[in-house]
Amino acid sequence: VKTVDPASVPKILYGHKESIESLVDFEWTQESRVLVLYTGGTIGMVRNERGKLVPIPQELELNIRRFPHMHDEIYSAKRFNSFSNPPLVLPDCKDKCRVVYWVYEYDPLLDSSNMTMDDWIRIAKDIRGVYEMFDGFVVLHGTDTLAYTASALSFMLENLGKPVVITGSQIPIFETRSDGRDNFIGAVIIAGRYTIPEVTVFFNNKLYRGNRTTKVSTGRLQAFDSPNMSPLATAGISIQVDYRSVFHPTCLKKFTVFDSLNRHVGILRIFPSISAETVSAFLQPPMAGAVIQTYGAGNMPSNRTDIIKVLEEATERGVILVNITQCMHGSVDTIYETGEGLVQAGVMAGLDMTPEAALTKLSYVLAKKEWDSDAKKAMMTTNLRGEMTVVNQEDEESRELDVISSIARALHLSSSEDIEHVKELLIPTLFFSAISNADLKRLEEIYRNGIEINLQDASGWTALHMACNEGLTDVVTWLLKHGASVHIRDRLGRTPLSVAIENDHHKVIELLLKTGAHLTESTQKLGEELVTAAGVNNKKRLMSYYLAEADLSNSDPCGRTALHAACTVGSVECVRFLLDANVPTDVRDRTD
Ligand code: ASN
Repeated sequence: VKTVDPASVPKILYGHKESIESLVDFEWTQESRVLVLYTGGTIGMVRNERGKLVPIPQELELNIRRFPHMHDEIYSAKRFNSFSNPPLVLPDCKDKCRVVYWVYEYDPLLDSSNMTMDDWIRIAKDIRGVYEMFDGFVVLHGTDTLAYTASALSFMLENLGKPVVITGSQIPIFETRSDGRDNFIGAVIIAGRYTIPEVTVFFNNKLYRGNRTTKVSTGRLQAFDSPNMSPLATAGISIQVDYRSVFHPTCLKKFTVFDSLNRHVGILRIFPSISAETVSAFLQPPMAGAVIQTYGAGNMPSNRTDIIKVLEEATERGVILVNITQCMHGSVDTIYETGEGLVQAGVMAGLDMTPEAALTKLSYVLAKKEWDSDAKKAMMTTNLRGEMTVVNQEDEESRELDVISSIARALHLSSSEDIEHVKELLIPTLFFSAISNADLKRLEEIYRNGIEINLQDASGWTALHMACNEGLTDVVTWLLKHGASVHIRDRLGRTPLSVAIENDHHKVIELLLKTGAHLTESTQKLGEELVTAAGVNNKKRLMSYYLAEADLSNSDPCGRTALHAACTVGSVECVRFLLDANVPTDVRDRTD
């Protein structure tokens, strides 16, 4: 396992260094791990002497530890008896895998109204520092600016492969009627157990795409809504996820954090009789980009040539202007004459983006040094993270699969519900069979009809596990480009990468690594596996681990490394390979 660079790790855990080491050294097959980044907000507030709500440090976690719904003390004490500070564990919730979580409390805790872009950057960097050590992340946040943070993080966390769920509450967790407990538990379950690798917001039993949310109520428990997109999941008796709507990257790239933002951005809401001077003053340097909130479907008074002129002057100076609607629901369109002036002035159509998404996207896009002005403008009208609805003709035409049509005809099925039912039963079988037959054409057809790409069979295997097991390079590439997660573990804790290593499919290992896969075994387990491989002269396996970026100097419980084992059996090939990989030659085993 790659060693964790202490400088990049926020002081997340109680025993700090010790806890970080225990995370890397521990064999995590039974549990998933979630880091809760607690930034502040009402969820952890109490009333001060003047009766005003303020965040209170170090109380939230103590409170959680006392709640049997939120922490299983007995399980934690037993399973983590070697830890000086046992983590929190969610009680058993039907499926066998427990969710273990740690709360990393920010100092100072903030009312989210006090948060700035620096706080978004801090959260993003903290996630980057420990990304490989956890299966998912929860951000506890005040509700006031939560939609801004969610939108900003969705852009900054590039090629995200793990869930980042943001939540908070309207009533403090310390109060009897708090909504914080359900929001918190739901967010931790989703971050730990569901393959939704997006920045999302979980609030009042609904999971929304982060960059589609907006705060809609000061007092209701339903504080958020996602006016232009249905929730990604709804928590009722069970959690129903609409996997087809989950956004995924379409390229093979690793997770990275883009941690600079352009602060010279703003939002200007047009109103009847707004003066050209106001607009002009707003757009003066150093303003680099602005969101213009217009009426209805993106309309501006057509007789206000003075304002159009000011806007045009700004775009000519290089300011990027984006048009979004003042309406809660709907999109900017080009159906009215009153929208034409803006287009002529070079204002980009922001379609159905929320103000929060449009502003943070501008700030992100403008900070990209590698994009020139045209590229930046193009990005503003491109759907980067599912923040806008760009109608794609191909998506619209989902053709019925021929086999489904034949079955429907043979069984005389006429109602669309019956056909849907047959589809639900058959499509997974067709999907897995197309995988093992490496039938890419079929896969494409099935995909168009809607398939849960990360579907797991009884052993917890996904299509990606299967393709990695068989070494089907083309299928692996196809799956990775269509949203297959490299992080899902089967019932034995094996990821697609572990399966590819077990079968020494080197090309597949390279593809997985390129897409952000990483080893999840403890350092000791890896040591054992390396020693075993070298001990039987298995250079191919050592190569697999090398490609998977394993530290080839890891040792087994006796302190023996692969080099010890290769020397013992006289494997010249393995010794040469290990020396070429620069493993240290002076490691001593426990017998010295
Ligand atoms: N003012 C609080 C905040 O945003 C509101 C809340 O969390 N409900 O931090």
